[in-house]
Order: sequence, then C-alpha cells, then structure tokens
Amino acid sequence: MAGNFISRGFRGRRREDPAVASRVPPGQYLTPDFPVLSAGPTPLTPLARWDFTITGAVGQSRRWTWDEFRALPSEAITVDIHCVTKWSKLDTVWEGVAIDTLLAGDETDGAFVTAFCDGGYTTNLPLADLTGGKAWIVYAYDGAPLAPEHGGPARLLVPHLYFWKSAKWVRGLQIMPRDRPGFWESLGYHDYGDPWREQRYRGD
Ligand SMILES: Nc1nc2c(c(=O)[nH]1)N[C@H]1C(S)=C(S)[C@@H](COP(=O)(O)O)O[C@H]1N2
Ligand SMILES: [Mo]
Repeated sequence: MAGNFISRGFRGRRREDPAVASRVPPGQYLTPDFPVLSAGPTPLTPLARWDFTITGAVGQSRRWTWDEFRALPSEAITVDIHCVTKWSKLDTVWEGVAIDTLLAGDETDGAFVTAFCDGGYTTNLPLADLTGGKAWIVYAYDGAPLAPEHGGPARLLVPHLYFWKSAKWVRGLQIMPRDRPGFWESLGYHDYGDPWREQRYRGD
C-alpha cells in the first residue's frame, strides 16, 4: 500500500512534503526528539506492587497484576502523537494492550472515564474515545521497555487526542456516568483536546 510505504520508509520528515504536511495538525511542528513533560517527579513503582484496575460503572471490577497484564494479547502500534505545547512526532512505535481487550465482554453503564496514575495525575475522556481500536495501555516504545520518564512501566496511549490525555504511569480506569475534569482539564485545558480542531484550552 502506497501510504504505508511512505510512512514506514520516511525518515526525513520534511514538512513541505504534502504527504507529511497533511499529518501535522494546525499550529504543530515536527520534532525528531521525544521531549519529557511531567507535572511532578517520576514515580517508581516496583512491578511486584503494580496492578491495573478498571472500576466504577462496569458489570464487574477488573484487576490485573503485572504478570497477568503482560500475558494479555498485545499489539504493535504505529501512530502520530501531538502535544499541546506544539510538538508532533510521526510514526512513533509502541507495544501494548488495547483498551478493547481489557473491557472485552463487559457491560458498561458509564460513558466517561478518568484515567488515574501513580503520582496522582488524572485525565478524563469519553469512553467512546478509548474503545474501537483507538487507545492502548502501552509498555514498550521503539522496541524497548517504556522508560520511566515517558510513563514506564505503562502508560495510556490515545494518539487522536493531545498527548496530555495519554496518562503516564497509569494504574487504572474509573468508568463513570458523568464527565469529571482531570488534572490539566481542571486547570484550563480543553475538556476533549482534539488536535485537528486545536482544542488546546477551555473555550477553544
Ligand atoms: N501521569 C502523568 N501523565 C502525563 C503527564 C504528567 O505530568 N503525569 N503529562 C502529560 C503531558 S502534558 C504530556 S505532553 C505527555 C508527555 O509525555 P512524554 O513525557 O512521554 O513526552 O504526558 C502526559 N501524561
Ligand atoms: Mo502536554
């Protein structure tokens, strides 16, 4: 497939190339770096004490230990990411478990989700933005275990929204009937955060 060939083989990432430019949302620039943006110190939770839980408006709460989580079916994911501070990165390569896999077979009443993390960070999303192959809990980046500063051992990856929604050091999802703003959303960031509509701040 032509599109696939271009995105896989492309290393120069020149914005003037229309195939590249069409993948950069308004107001964003491309960076070859992988900046670290954390609101606090990097938490270091030993894997023996790590778990992942789904709670709230679900038929049954679910919990996985690290070993159980790593035994789940996983996928390789190649996606573009967009930070609200205006950098974008094309073709980032991750490995992780689809949220669909974690929710499989479960009836949910809630339409909203708060992702919660070691260190206390939270972010909110509509449940529909986490399902249908649009979001993952990832534990590897570029073929190596996810570095602690980038959210290791595991982070949420929701590439179609600004990157603050991709909660680092994520430990679970709380499913709720109503929307509740997370950390940055309470401080004036946009509730939804679509980079293609430049939803950076409340009111955008
Ligand atoms: N737990 C947690 N997750 C977080 C953050 C944070 O401060 N704490 N920062 C968010 C923001 S604002 C961005 S842009 C991305 C940055 O991810 P990176 O440091 O891997 O580039 O993580 C998001 N997830
Ligand atoms: Mo950010």
